[in-house]
Amino acid sequence: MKIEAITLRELRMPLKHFFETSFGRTEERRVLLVTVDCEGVEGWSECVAGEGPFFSDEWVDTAWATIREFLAPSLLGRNLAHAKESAARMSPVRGHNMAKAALENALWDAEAKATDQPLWKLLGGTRSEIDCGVSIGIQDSHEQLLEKIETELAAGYQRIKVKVKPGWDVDVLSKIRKRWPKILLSCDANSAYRPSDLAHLKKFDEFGLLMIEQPLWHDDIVQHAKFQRELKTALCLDESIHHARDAEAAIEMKACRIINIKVGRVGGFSEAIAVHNVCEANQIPVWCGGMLETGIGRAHNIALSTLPNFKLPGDVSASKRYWTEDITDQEIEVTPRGTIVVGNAAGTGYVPKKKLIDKLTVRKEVLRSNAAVV
Ligand code: OSB
Ligand code: MG
Repeated sequence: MKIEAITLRELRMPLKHFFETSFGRTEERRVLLVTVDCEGVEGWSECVAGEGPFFSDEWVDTAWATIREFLAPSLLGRNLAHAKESAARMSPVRGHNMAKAALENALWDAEAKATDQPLWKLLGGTRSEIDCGVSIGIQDSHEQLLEKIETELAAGYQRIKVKVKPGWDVDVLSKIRKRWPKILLSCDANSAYRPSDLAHLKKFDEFGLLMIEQPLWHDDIVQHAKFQRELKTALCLDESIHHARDAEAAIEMKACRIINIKVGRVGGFSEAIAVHNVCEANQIPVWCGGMLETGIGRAHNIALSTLPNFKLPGDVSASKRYWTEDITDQEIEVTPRGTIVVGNAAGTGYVPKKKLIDKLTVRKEVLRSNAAVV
């Protein structure tokens, strides 16, 4: 697989409804797409960096610059036997996992197409139908949130996750539980609490939550372990896990009982599989997180979710929850039983709508190697 060109595109896409977390509100996405050209085969991916450095220290402009200046030059003109070899080539660059993942994942899509197999099988997936949940942001009112939950439950989603922060937590969870005593319910704090909030978080225990996601600092493991010892509810780490070694450390310290895998956050499919395997070996179930992706990134999340230790419903939901029109020919659809059925087409099976992508593109750059390298 010779990497002949890498194309970066930025699209602007308004969300149907704003998405608010403890770190801010997003109304419009800046979507960064990556295409690799490998001897007549195109691989596509989406870089999940956000509009600003708030979920992590990466954002669209750092990802674009890091790909252009450092990561793409380490790959252009090279002939790789497998997409996973790209990870070692890019490893001299520290961090910038979302930028790295965008390149590696586009290569996996290209490899799957070049070898005429579905991406999920190439990744080692074993399930042909995945379980879906939804992540619902902070709303303008409790009523608005309850309405949204009702809509998603009616659509069949198997797990509801709500965003929480100080001032939008115990009251909200208690109203949800009163109305739906039995649903699978979890919450995500995106690092909104501090160790002094322990007594407050203990109140969450009465709601029978599946998990509390990332209550403390984005880069912490030690204090989460202290919280996990004190709380009945399982903790799940998201922001704190950047690679398999973080997962090992968190498990060894008993900082969580569940881990959320986002392929962008851990730097690509090969590291996502490594995190999955560490968790599986330690009986820690994982689930696939989302980053408000378009169909292109979502298709990669679906493929990853077919691995055997993805035992809990992921934040992998239908295109129509986010977009008036998604940028893949077939939109991501969820069955009335709250699942996505995975197909057998080569690659992700979701084909980019190039005309629509061109129309939405505000910036484009094609990178090619100027030196002859192999
Ligand atoms: O913490 O899981 C998170 C969106 C942006 C940044 C962080 C998170 C999220 C979500 C959205 O929860 C999940 C989705 O794509 O629906
Ligand atoms: Mg999260």
